[in-house]
Amino acid sequence: MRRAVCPGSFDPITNGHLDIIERASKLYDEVYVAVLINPNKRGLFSVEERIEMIEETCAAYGNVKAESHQGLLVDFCLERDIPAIVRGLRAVSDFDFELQMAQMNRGLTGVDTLFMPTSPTYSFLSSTLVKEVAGYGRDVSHLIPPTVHRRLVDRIAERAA
Ligand code: COD
Repeated sequence: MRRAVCPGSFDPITNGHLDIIERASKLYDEVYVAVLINPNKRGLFSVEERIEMIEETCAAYGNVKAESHQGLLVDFCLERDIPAIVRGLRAVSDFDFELQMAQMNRGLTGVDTLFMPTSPTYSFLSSTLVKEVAGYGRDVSHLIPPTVHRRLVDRIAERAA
């Protein structure tokens, strides 16, 4: 059984994330999407909501499961016998930090990282920008799945009320 993990914050999942997850799901038998909990960072969505959105949008792939984890990513991998981390690369600016993390993770446990170049359509896309642009009332429905868009619009309206 070939397993890999796509880790991230996913606050919320975007079409850029989905592109990487879908491609990983074709290369591996089982793909974990791991929502890493950062206790110092409060997201727009709770970890449970992020997991629900991942499950809703990845159900069609058939071999993707979503889980949360607090702690080191490599421990998530060791606990589930996952030898590979898949990370998306959007631009050269992503690379420096990604390389550091990949080398640290491999040095700690031998878990390797594979980089997947983003599709050019999504190379500018991040959850942070989606939230900022939507917060100012602009349409981002072409950048995130419909179910995520509905939740985002509702959450922004709640916060504004
Ligand atoms: N196109 C393609 N890929 C994309 C796009 C896009 N438009 N947007 C994001 N991605 C990729 C990212 O490159 C990444 O691979 C993944 O999707 C998730 O992205 P984010 O932004 O949701 O998540 P990050 O980058 O904030 O996640 C960082 C982690 C949480 C994975 C990292 O901080 C971590 O491993 N934390 C756990 C603690 C730990 O182990 N620390 C030691 C690290 S050495």
